[in-house]
Amino acid sequence: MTAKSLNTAYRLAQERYARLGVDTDAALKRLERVPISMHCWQADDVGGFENAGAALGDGLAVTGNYPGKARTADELRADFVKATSLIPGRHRLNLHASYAEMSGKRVDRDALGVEPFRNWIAWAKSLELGLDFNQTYFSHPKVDRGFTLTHPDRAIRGFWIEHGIRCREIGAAIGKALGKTCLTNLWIPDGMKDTPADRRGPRERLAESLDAIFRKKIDRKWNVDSVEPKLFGIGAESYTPGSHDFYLGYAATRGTLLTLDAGHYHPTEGIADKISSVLCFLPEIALHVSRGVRWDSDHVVTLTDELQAIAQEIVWGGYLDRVRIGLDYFDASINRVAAWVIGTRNMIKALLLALLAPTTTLKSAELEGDYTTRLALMEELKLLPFGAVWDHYCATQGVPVGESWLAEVKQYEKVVLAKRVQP
Ligand code: RNT
Ligand code: ZN
Repeated sequence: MTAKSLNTAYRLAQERYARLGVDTDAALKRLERVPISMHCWQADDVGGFENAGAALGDGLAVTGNYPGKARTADELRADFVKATSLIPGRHRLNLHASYAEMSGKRVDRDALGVEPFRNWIAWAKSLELGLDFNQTYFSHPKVDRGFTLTHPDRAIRGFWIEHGIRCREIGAAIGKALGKTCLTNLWIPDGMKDTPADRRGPRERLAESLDAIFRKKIDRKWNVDSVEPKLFGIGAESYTPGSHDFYLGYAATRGTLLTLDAGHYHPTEGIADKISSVLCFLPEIALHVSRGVRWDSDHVVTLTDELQAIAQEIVWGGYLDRVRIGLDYFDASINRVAAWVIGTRNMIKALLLALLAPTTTLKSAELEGDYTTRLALMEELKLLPFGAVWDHYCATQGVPVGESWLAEVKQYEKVVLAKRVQP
C-alpha cells in the first residue's frame, strides 16, 4: 500500500468515526501511552538461563519444537528488539528471576541479588525500556512434591520466602536504575493432584509466607508487588491454595496488586467482568493476558471477543492508569518472534477498538434505558473502518503496516534463528 492510499483510507475512516462523535487522532494519542509488558519467556519456552537443574514442570507445559529458540540472554534481547521493531508503541519487558545471567559461579535463588541482572538493566536503560520482574517458583529442585511457600517443612518454606524477598529487592533496584516502576509478580505452582484432607493448613502457611515476603516496605515508586491466583495446574487438578478468593482477600487486606491471568479460571469464565469488581477495592491491578484453549494452555493471544471484552473494560471503565497490562503465553510450535508480534499487536488492536467506541453515546443511551440504541450501535461498530485507523497508527509509528511484518520475521528466521543449533 502506498502512503497516499493509506492516508486516504485514514481520512475516510476519520470522517466515519467523527459522525459518531469519535476523534480517531485523540484515540491514537492515548493508545501511544499504553505500555504492554511483553513476557520474556515466549522467546525460549520458559527456559531461563540460570540452569537450576530442573526441567519445566510444576503446572507449566510448552509444546512444539520450532527451530530458533533463544539460547542465551543476548539472543533473547536480539529477538525482543526485532519483535518490538514490528509493534507500534513503546512497551516493556517482563523478566523472570530464572533469566539471571550467572557469570561463572551459580547463585541459588535464596541468595539472588541484582548482579546477575546488570546486563538486562544496562540494555534496558540504553533502550529507555521499562522492566518488570517475577519470582521463579518452578524449574528448581526445591519445588518439592509441587510445594514452595505452602510446604509443610519450615526450611523449604524459608528458602522460598527468602527468594521472594530478594526478588522484591531486585525489582526495586531495577525500578530505581531505570527510573520506571517495576512490577514484581508472584505466582506459585503449589497444589494437589487429588482431593486434599487439609485445605486449611497450606492456605494459612501461604498467608504467613507471603506476610514474611512483603514485610519489608519498599518504595512504591520503584517496585510494586502483585500476587497471581490460579484455579488448577497439570498435576494440581484438585486443589490450589493460591486461589482467586485467597489472593483477592490477600491483596485487599495487604495492599498488593492482584494479577488476573485470563487462563486461570474455569474454561468459560472470563476475566473482563472481574476488572471493575476488584477495582472497587484495589487501587491497581495487573493482567496476564493469555488465551486458554480447553485449559490454561497459554496459546498466542488472538483478537477474540474475550480479548475485546478485556480491553473494553479497561478503556470504557476509565482504568487505563490502574491496570498494568502484561502478556503470558508460550507457543513453541510457531516462530517465537512471530508469536510475540502477533499477540502484542492483537492486545494493542483490542485497546484501539475499545478507544474508538462512542462510549459517551453508549453510556447515555444506557442511562436513559434506551437499550435498543445501545445494542444497535454496538453491532454497527463492528463494521466500522477500524483497519484503516490501525494501519495509520502502524505507519505513523514507523512499523510495518498490515501483514508486511511477516516478511521481516521470515527474513530474521533465515538469517538469525535458523542458524541456532540447540545444545
Ligand atoms: C502460570 C502463571 C505464571 C507463569 C509465568 C511463567 O500458570 O500464569 O504467570 O505463566 O510466570
Ligand atoms: Zn500468568
